[in-house]
This record gives sequence, structure tokens and C-alpha cells, in this order.
Amino acid sequence: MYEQASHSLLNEILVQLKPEIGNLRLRHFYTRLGANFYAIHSLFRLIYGERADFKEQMVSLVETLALRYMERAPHLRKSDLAREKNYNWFLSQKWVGMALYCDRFADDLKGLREKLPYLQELGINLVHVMPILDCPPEHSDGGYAVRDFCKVDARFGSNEDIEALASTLKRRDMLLVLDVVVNHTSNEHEWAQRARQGEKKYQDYYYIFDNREIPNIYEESMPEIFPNNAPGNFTWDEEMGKWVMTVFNNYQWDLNYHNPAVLIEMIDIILFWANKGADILRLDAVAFLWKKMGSQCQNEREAHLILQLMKDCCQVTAPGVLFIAEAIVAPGEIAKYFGEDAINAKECEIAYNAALMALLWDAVATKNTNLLSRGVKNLPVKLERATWLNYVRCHDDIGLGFDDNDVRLASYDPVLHRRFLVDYFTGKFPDSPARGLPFGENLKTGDARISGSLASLVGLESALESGDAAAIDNAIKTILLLHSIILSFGGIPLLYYGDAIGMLNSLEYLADPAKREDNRWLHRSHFDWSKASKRHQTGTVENRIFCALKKMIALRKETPVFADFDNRQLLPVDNANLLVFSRTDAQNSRSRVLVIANFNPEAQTVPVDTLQPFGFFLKESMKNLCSGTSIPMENNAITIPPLSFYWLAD
Ligand code: OTU
Repeated sequence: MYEQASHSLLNEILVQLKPEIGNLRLRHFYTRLGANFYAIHSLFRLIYGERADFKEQMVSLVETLALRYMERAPHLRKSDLAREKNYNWFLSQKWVGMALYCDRFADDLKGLREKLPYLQELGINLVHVMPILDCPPEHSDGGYAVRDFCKVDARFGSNEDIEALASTLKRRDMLLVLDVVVNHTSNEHEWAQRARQGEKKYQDYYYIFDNREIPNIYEESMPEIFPNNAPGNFTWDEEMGKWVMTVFNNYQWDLNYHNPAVLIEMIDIILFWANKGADILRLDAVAFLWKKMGSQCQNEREAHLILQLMKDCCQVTAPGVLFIAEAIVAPGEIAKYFGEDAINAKECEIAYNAALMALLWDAVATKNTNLLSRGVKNLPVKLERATWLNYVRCHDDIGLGFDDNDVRLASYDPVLHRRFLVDYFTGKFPDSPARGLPFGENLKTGDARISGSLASLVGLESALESGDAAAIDNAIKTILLLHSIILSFGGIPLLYYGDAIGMLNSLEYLADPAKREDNRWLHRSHFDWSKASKRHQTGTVENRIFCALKKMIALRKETPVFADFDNRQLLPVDNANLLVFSRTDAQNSRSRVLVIANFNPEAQTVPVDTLQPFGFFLKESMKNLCSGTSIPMENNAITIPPLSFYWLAD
């Protein structure tokens, strides 16, 4: 949009820019800046307009964008142009992701490059390398307490190694996802150290207070994120003699975005990693970006404005790079991280579908789809140019972030039902085969989350111990069932590194004092390559899981209706054990797939006529894509075996 005031400011800024920026031929930079400047200026003014140094800050922001553009390598600029042209490229069904720790999956970044054939064998072409930046070894929060935002941790390799990884991935037509931890730094970060030494400039980078007066007011309305390991939201810093806001662990200092210098620093860091070759950046804990007294300090309007600014700025310098919002918040809030009142994502193009993840786990425990079907139906509509990151497990705990209203409509009491789920997955509930641990139990509120690997949570660990073949079978089926949903739902499926070979919980973390207190390490163990090699041995558990997933992934990639173009319809069937939805081709409504998933350990039937109103005239020739055969039909009904699914095509 062209608007006089912002355009004249842009002209002023262009005159003031350092000569080396003005002189270079930056055609694409300037057209993009022109296109986005009105938005950038308006947002920046909305947040920082009252400040006396507003204009200087604007100059510094534009300078940052230009300097990073000048540094952007030709092949990345070329990819920006190609992606601008084919702007829906990431909605394709061709992408299948995996999240992994480079030191646990391989030894380090170099080692990871050697392990890429394993990922390609499975069909993975998007790799989220969990945080790799320099962290204090004792207090790293798994890489989320960063000491130096521009340096790869020596334990994993060097900055050159990540660039080499990026180009190897590119050659293999794979995407690289890296983290930018935008909400906080380690207390050993240079900014924190200098704040400690009394530098006012850096104290203004954080929320720092002389006494408990203001912190106490904040505490009235802020929930606790890690109530056991890091109760409260403030930490006393002995050296500085002041209180610091630390929402997560006490060594993670929250950055203060009321200060524009912080925003500019973080945009600079985002662009730094875009220039190192990341295709997608995962922005950690974005719901927490803005703190305001009297609020929960999550999902605040300004947090969204900050993200819009980050996106607009990234579009000027590195428009081919996408953002993933990691906002594990209430279902109704998550979709807002795409940006509201828009068609194209104006904050993050991709968001973790934490709502679907939690609902899937509900269906596993209850063995029905009462809440799952309701929750899927009420999932907020996403924007056209935006997509979900669908996952079953990740490196974090499972939070039971359902919409309470949906829980009630499914005839459960929200508090009792969550208690049941925690009991179920921690194996306390009678006959539960699950082996998880409670995480973040809060005695004051009764809240709890769940840690544990996928395989252990669905009962594979206990079944292998007892040698019960039927129970092993059920656990494997459940693993495949859950993946059948994330692979067909619409969005980018993100597998977790041990899950394709059924890795169990591991207690190795208990031997490490730096990890012992955080049971999320239960499901972050070293990848077991000897177990992985059993994937080629017919009949082993590893083989059964890996081969079935590999096949599903291949089928997904060759089935265009699985691309995410708002082409999913939930079909109500009169059977609360099933989740049924259709995927259709936006261009050709006759090309479609019917997904039927049975979460019950008993076989279920669906009368054919219940699907007819939706245009499905099931006939003997309906093909189950995964088996390649037509489905059995008796008495005008189809039967879905226990804990199984169909992907049906005409
Ligand atoms: C994220 O987590 C990371 O994924 C965690 O590994 C980090 O510990 C944390 O940030 C701090 O950097 O912020 O918006 O239930 O889901 O902490 C959600 C806890 C987050 C996590 C939550 C999450």
C-alpha cells in the first residue's frame, strides 16, 4: 500500500543510509521494501511511536534489513525469487518432516550429513535440527537457553558445518528448519552479563526490577510454566542485586520487546540464520513475546504485532524463508499466529497443531473419538496461504490443551477428564499399558502434562516386557493409526526421530545431573542405530513400523488431494469410535480420498448409506490405498479392523 507519510519517511531514510548501502544495486530489496514499508512503519509506530528516538530506531531497522540483504548469497536470492513466483510451494503434499537432535541422532552436524540416507529412505525431506546454538552445557534447556545467537555450539560443530549441511540438504531436495529462540536468552548471554555488570543499555533488554513490588503484581496473573523446576516467573540475581523476569527456567531471561533495540537485534538474528541457508525458522515460545501487568503475559495483541513486524521484515530481505509458530496455547488462540483478518499468513506461515496432537492422545486413552471429532470440527479455520504442522510427539511434554467447552460437550468434566488422561498415560489407571511420567505437575492448580516416547505411551514397552503378542500388535497399530492422521490431515507432518523404529523411554538422562530434574529427557535419548538396522529384518517390530510408515509417506506424496488447500471435510458418522474425513481436489471434486480411522480395539462398521450424502458411493472397487486392494463390504457396510485406518479412493 502507498501512503504519503510513510513514503516520505522512507525517502528520508534512504537518504540517510550509509553510502555503501545506497550505492549497491539492490533492486529487489527496494521493491520489497517499498511494498512492505507502509506495514512496517505502521506497526513500528504503533508499538514504539511514542519514543523520542523513534526515527533513529526506524533507520537502524531498515539498515539491518539492507545489510543482511547485501550479505544474502546469490543462490538464496534466486530461491527467494522462485518461491515468490510459486508462493504456495509449502502447501504441497510432497513435504514430510522429522525433528531430531543432531548429537543424539548422529554425533554432530558432520555426522548428521552422513545419516541423511536414512531419512531419505523413510521419505523425509524436511529436517528440523533441534537447537544447535552455543549454550552453557549445564543450563541449556535442550538448546533453548542460548548464550550466543550467531555461533553453533562447539559440541555440534561450527557455523561452516551448518552451511555445509544446508547445501547438502538442498542438493537432496530437502528443507532445513532451524530454531530462533526469540523470547529469552541464557543468563550467560553477553547482554545478560553486561546487564549484570550494571550497563543500563543491556538492563533495558530484559525485565529487571529493584524489588518485588512490580514482580508481585505480574505474579498475580501469570501462570507458572515449569512449576516444579522453576516456580514463579522472576529470579533474584545476586550479582546485579535485582529481580529478572524468567518465565521458563531461572537461567532463561525474558527479552523485553518494549525496547525496539531488542526487536531489531532479534530480526537481525533471524536474517542471519536465513542467510546461513535455513528454509524455515521455528520461532520458539512466540505466545510469550509481550508481557503486560494484569495479563497472563501470553497471546497479547502486541506479541502478534511483533511477529507481524518480524514477518514483514523477513519478507524484505529473505522472502523465501518461512516461519513456524511454536505457540502451544488454547486451540482458539493458535490459529491467530497465522495472522488475523488476512488471506496470506502475515505472522507465521506454519503453526504447530498442538490442538490436534492433544486430541489424538485423548482418542488413544478413551479409545473413542468423542472429543477428537468435536475438536477437529471446531479447529479454527486457517488462512489460505498458511498450513499446520501436524505431529504426534515432539521433544516436549504433551499438554492437554483442549477447549473446555468441547470437553463438556463430549460429556466429560474438564478437570476429572484431564486427571484421567494423566493417570492413563502414567500407567496409574487400571489396565493402562502406558509408561509415561507426569511433567509440570502443579499442586496449586491440579494441572499436569505428560512425558514419554510415543512407543512407551501407546504400550509397546509394557507389551514387549510381558511378551504379549496381541498387545505388541495393538501398540504398533496405534503408532501407525496416529501417523495415518498426521499424514493425511492437511498440513506438514512432522515425525519425531525415534518414532519410526518404536524407540522406548530411556532413563539415560537420570545419570546426568544437568538433565535429571527434567523428565522430558525420557523421550530425548540417543537414537539406537542397532535397533534401526532391524528395520530391514522382516517381522521385527522396527520393520513393521518403519515399512508401514515408509509406505504411507510415499503414498501421501503421490496423492495430490493430501495437499493443504482447505480441502478437508469432517464427515459425521454415527459411530463414536471413528474419525472420518474426506480430502478432495480443489480443482477436481471427483478426485478424493476418504479417511476412516478406528480408535477402538474392536472392529467397527459403517453403513455405506451414511456416507452417501457426502458423495461417497462406496462400492467394491473403492481401493484402500495402503493395501492396494478393495475393501471388504458386507450387508452394505464396510468394516474397519481394530485400531486401523483406511485411505479410500474411487
Ligand atoms: C518451548 O516450549 C520449547 O519447545 C521447550 O523445549 C523449551 O523448554 C521452552 O520453549 C523454553 O524455551 O514455550 O509456547 O509445556 O510446551 O515451554 C510453548 C512446555 C512453549 C512447552 C513450552 C513451549
